Amino acid sequence: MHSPSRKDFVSLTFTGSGNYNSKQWRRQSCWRKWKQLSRLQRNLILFTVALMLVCGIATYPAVTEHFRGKASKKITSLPLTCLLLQKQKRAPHKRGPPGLQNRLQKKGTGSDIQVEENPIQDAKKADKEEGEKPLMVANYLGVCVSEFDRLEAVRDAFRHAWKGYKEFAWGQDELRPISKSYGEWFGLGLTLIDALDTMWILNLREEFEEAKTWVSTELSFNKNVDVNLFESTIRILGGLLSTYHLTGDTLFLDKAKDIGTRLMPAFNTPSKIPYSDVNIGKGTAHPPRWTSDSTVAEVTSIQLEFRELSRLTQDTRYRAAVDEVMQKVHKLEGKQDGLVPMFINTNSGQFTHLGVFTLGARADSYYEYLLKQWIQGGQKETELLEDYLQALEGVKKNLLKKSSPNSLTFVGELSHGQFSPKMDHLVCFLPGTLALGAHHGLPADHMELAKQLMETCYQMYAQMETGLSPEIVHFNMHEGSIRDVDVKLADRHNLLRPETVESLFYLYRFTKDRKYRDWGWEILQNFNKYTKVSTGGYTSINNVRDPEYPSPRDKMESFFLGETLKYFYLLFSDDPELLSLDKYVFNTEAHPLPIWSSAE
Ligand code: DMJ
Repeated sequence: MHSPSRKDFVSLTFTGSGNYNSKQWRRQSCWRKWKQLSRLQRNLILFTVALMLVCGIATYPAVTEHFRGKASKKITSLPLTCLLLQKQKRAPHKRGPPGLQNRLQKKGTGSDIQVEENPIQDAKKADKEEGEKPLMVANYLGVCVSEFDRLEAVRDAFRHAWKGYKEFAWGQDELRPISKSYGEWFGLGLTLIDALDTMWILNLREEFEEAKTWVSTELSFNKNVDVNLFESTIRILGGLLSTYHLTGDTLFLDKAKDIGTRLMPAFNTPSKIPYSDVNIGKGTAHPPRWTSDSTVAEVTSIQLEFRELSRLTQDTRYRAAVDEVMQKVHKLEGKQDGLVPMFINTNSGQFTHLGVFTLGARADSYYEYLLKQWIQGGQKETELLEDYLQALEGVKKNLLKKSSPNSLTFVGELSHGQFSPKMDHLVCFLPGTLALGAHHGLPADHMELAKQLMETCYQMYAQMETGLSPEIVHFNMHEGSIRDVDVKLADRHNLLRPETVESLFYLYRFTKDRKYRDWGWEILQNFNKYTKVSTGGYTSINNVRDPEYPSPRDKMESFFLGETLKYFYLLFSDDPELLSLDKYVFNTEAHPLPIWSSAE
């Protein structure tokens, strides 16, 4: 804004005789003075008054929220976030937080899925109509949203998800929100346990208390049921341990010890590489029916939880079992530049299906847990760090490429020397993990790579018609491509996965670059627009490319409450002490566990 030039300066001097206290005199005098002003002076005054009015209206919600927000300890500051109008020429179609926007019942789908009018998508459509390039920027809106509003939006989303779970699936594993029923996997109240610490962190105490009552009165692990070792470790054992740490309530530690002990038979194999499945009632374990292999990511991503259980109970057996797995994998043949194959045999203890390398499904959290165990243990276990650093060099050498036309950095796959530009959404944990490593003193170029990959993961959402990422994308690499990302028909689903939001949280914490929050806000709005079910809950969808009919899958995964919503909340929170990354390390299901002090 320019400062007013001398000639535009307006001086108002009131003179005259008579009773200057009389209203009549004042009115006449002001009017006379007003008439005496030049047109320019009058316009200038009117403009200034209008400007002050607009500023007042724009800042009013932030100011009132600020005073309201003082009641909440967690919200320490309240900047007003205004997404910049990068395309100034286009007026936003709608303004205001999602709660104020019209909600439309989707026509013709016969489902209860809610479709909210979405200014982001409207703006994107307008872009396409104008014949512009595929989208590469996030900020399309003139929407001003305070951090308080964003945190409240996450709490609203959680409450809505919980409402569906409570009404139609209470105490069961997963909500089926469209059919208003539930699905069972292990029969252990998976969603409820996965969501415990999220409720605590979001300060939803009423919901937490009713869930706690269920844990204390209904939850029993003495059941003749087969459970997957990895899934029950990261979701149930991890969830119980972190809830114990946050609340100090020994109910959760007792339950954690119970399930941890019941999972131990999985390690009774010839190689000490655990089986994938355990019957927690009978105390027996077995591999899947069709093979004696286990998945590498599964056997190497249970360590944070069992190590912590040993520390808390002073029973060394848990830690000994999982440390032995890591020591064996550390020495194994069959890696390529630190990259691991996807399968390992429980009899021989050797990798199988050699020559195939990915950072996606079946290998992903191996890399994540190398770094996180090193952090958990106070950065003393150098073998873990060496394996992590070597693997990253392997990623750079073998899997990292650029897309066309926008040169997005992505992580592809390798099969017997053949590169494939395929990237799972699961790989989007990597920007966050890289940033976490850099924060703990690893090379600064890890942070640079984290930022590049973060942009790519965001584009996996932004370039889709619903603004939601598919499960798998293929990047274009040949010159002259029109778009960076292609999606095969079978890969168009979205399971409400957390990885991109998780990474946005880490990137924001470490860089304080507000664009990461704005990207997250965009994604949350699109979850609300395309996956929210009016009668309660959120649903996975089949087709992120069809905003008219995304085709609900009728399933709300437990990680939507355990991870996705928790990371949204942490992303929008301004409190660096809310689960400080110098004190906690998150397991691969977003359950925070303490970093051990150097004495341990
Ligand atoms: C979660 O169970 C965990 O994050 C796991 O590491 C990967 N898959 C899901 C979420 O996508």
